[in-house]
Amino acid sequence: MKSISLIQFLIEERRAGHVNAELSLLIEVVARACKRIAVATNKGALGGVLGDAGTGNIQGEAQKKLDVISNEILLEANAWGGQLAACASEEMEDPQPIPDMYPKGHHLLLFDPLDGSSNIDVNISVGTIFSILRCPDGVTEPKAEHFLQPGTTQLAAGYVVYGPATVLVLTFGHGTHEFTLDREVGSFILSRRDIRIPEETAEFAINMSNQRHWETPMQRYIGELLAGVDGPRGKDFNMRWVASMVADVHRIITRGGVFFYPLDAKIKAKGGKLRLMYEANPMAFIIEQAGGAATTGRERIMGLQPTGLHQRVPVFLGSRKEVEVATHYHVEADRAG
Ligand code: AFP
Repeated sequence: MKSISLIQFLIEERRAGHVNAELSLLIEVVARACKRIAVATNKGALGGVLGDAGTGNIQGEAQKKLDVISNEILLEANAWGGQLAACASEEMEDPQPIPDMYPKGHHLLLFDPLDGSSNIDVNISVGTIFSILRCPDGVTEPKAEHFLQPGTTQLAAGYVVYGPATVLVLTFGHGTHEFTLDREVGSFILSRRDIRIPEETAEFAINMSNQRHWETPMQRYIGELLAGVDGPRGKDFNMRWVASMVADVHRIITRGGVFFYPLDAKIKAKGGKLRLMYEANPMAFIIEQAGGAATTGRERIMGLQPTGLHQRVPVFLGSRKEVEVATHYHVEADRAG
């Protein structure tokens, strides 16, 4: 079978009118930066990159050295290309403007440079998540408010999982596609076109240690899954939890399943655990484009009007029918008061 590189794929998609030249170049630049992050993560202890950076990010979370390195790689790669008006990252409180010496483009890039970074030191998969928006017309110096666009307006979204293989999963609204990094050649090669997530599943991912803090409908839903063949669902469910969202989502993209980070009493004041703009929205776009569903447990994630760059939301995503059941339980409980 003739292999198709990411660059070739993007040229074909440009010819089909699915993506414009500036956006396709931006995707290539992000993919190139992720190859450098893959090299850094692959070196592990030998690269001196493991461990804490000794700093905290804007959310008060301890930063790993690789969080800081990955953030710098993405910022540096994207500063000079001329496709961006500004960048925003999990690791920075405010958006980063494009330096005056470089031309500015029409896009806004948001990213979580290294999701699941608490897993780095134990050699478990981590990943980069990104979302691309259009910079509003007439805005030359984008501020945080210009990034606050609903997920439905995303032009493209993707993630790269740094696992046994480095894999890029990408959408720009015409299906979800997977590319695997050929390390010898240094190119991402198309490995799955138009991925479809099975509508039904018997596998779920959730941090069960939070069970006693969940809301009642979540307790009910997971309780029914755990009851298995003897319970109301009438079948046994299996559980998987990597604690790297990218790896958990990649499993769902590959063989179906559902992922939950619901509201719980500990994180209620913050609105949830995962970040809307650079975790939930891009993953929701990727999942929906593969035929799955993504909600907060109450409403569609991509329909939310963002209120802050680092806003957090509950996340339910994956196989459509299972997301619908869990969401229905929450909506029904809210109605019953
Ligand atoms: P880190 O990047 O700090 O490791 O957080 C990862 C993450 O945002 C997401 O990838 C996981 O699903 C989730 O947090 C796990 O969080 P808990 O271990 O607190 O449940």
